[in-house]
Amino acid sequence: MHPALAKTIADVDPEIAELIAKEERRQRDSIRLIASENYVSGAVLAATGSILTNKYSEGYPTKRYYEGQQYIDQIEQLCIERAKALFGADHANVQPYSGSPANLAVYFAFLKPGDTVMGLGLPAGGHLTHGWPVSITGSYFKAVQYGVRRDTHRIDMDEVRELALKERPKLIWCGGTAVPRTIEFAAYAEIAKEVGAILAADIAHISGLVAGGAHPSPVPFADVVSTTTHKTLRGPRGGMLMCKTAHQKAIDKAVFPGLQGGPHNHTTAGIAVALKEAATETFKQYAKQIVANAKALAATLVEHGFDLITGGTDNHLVLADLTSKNISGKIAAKALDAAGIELNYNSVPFDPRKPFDPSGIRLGTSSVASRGMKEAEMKQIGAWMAQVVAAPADTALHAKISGEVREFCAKFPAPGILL
Ligand code: DSN
Repeated sequence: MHPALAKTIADVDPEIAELIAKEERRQRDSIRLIASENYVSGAVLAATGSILTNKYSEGYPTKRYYEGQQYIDQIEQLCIERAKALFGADHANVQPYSGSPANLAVYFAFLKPGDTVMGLGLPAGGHLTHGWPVSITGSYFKAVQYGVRRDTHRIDMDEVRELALKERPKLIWCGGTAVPRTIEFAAYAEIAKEVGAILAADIAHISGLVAGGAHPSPVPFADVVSTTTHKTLRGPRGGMLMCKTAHQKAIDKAVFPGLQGGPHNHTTAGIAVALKEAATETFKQYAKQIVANAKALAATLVEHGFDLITGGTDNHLVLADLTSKNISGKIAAKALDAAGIELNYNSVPFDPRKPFDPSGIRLGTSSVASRGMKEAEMKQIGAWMAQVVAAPADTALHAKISGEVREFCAKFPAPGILL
């Protein structure tokens, strides 16, 4: 944080200031492999922490319910135009508070309670909001879930088609939170067309890769594209919906007044800055490096005897099944955290264990790529991971590696962290 701002917080609230400083040091000194996190730039951080948080702006640019929108309108319009240009979309709504509200708006735009929705099941790598039973989307709608093949752990598009023909969903989701392989948007679009469904592509995890040309784009194929803005896209925490012109009215109405009140203008400005950064050649290189790092980390883990779901990755994400290492995902994740390597425990397809103590761990390389780490560094990280997973109770080893990790991280300053 900028020292002047840190001092301002410390003067008013030393307790919170101290906790922010500790978290900043933690983020600086550890290797972040959480697939859904990243480090925003100083510019994104500054926009997000700006006075724009003071303003209410229900409505859309030039059609607001409060006065004083001279600059807010320009900020939101710039953000919309940048999103449209970057992704080649007809329309963009940049107001969703995050990914789940964005997805809920898609339901509100196109479905009535009880209508059928089809999405990838959570244990197979989908998202709660794609119709999983504990989510509102699985209880207010009739949800049918497709999975992955038992032999390859990949989505079988013939099975998706069969299920769609049988269930005739009104809405089909593609994308998810633990899908390490390229999403076949064209094949989904054909199926959706055949059954008369709306196709929604949730690219929350991969939107930075799509923007940087490191993953195919869903925009030519999907009716609606939903994304968070803080994962590979490297913006502040927020959400966006993009759609074809024919759906613009329905989507905008569903977000406001359907679901939300005033947009978070400080977030909108942060998203606008992130979209400008994502339109650069440097970001294209960054997106490619994320994927190169994930492939390198996957290869290293395989060399160290890890079983990877689908055997590897096409994107930023690696999912490992630790069953053959005789350790649960949760125990491994906690030991790795103690060693300064931060990731999350995760279910794997057909997991016999419960989601709160599953068989796998999920890793992503967007944050380490943001720090300028490359393939050679992934080899070192993979080696540390293997040591920790082989000795989950060896606290002395974890402390030693955590010290090495701190020194290693010091060579790769994280964007936005000035300490
Ligand atoms: N929590 C996000 C993730 O980690 O993938 C999904 O919402």
